Amino acid sequence: MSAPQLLGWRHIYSGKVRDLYVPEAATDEAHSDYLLVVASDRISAFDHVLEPPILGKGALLTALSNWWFEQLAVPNHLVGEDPAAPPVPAEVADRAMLTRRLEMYPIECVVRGALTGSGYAEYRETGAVCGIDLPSGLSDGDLLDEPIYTPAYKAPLGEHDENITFARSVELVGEQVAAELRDTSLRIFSRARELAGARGVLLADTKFEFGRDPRTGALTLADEVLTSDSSRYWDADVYRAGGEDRLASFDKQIVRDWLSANWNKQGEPPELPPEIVARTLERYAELHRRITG
Ligand code: Q0Z
Repeated sequence: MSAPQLLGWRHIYSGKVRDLYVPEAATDEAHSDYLLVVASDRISAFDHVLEPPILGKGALLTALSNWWFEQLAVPNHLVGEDPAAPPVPAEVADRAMLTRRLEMYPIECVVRGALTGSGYAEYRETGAVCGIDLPSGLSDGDLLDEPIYTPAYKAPLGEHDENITFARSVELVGEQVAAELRDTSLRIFSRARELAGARGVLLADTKFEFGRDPRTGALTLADEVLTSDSSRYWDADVYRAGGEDRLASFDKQIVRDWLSANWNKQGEPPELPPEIVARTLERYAELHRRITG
């Protein structure tokens, strides 16, 4: 599809909005020390990839992720100075992450500071999220007194991730790693929420992915971190005003609203008009500007 050919790299996988490459010299993913994660300018909504791309989105999200990696005092998968690493092609340099391949854990480490989305749906049905009992009477979008760790099992390609209890995560990765994933995730989230909050952005929830660095044995933060594709950001002023739009996604709401008004969600979505594309890019830029100051 739209994953570009990159000199020295072989394309192995594309998600909705990102493309994954291994060095051409590697026989397969499992034998490569490095992976190149490229954030495209594609945008998705309602489970569809839309046209046209939002030129500049990939660079803004990559910059945001890189900025967060720098703030967080946690080992991460980014490759710094390393003469052995293959070069990053210039045409994707501003939206590519050169990473070390980790042994990934099959758990999405979700932390919620607010109750919404799949967490709210589960709460409505059971009064709990991932085995954590919550007070009765909570509404969609309510802030939680303390952030909660609500892991999900990474489903095979094409299937939706499945919320699991902490006890189930222990069965999957062992007691010690499960506790390490939980404690590290909660610590990073609290730090990030404080930082974002000071800049007028409410971090509602986020998802981390971790692996083990085979060279160091250290638990290592992977993937993208605290981007709006892996997190829910709300405008703190809008949230506090309490209107219908208080839970509006900081960046994608313009697209969602336009699609809702111009598409019955059957078949292929219509092409986004230039005005919607421009306003959406401006929201991505504003999120980046506000958070990184
Ligand atoms: C991340 C993904 C996609 C980009 C594999 N450092 C790492 N070590 C091992 N595995 C990964 C990473 Cl980043 C890894 N993904 C998710 C999918 C584009 C990232 F299409 N997959």
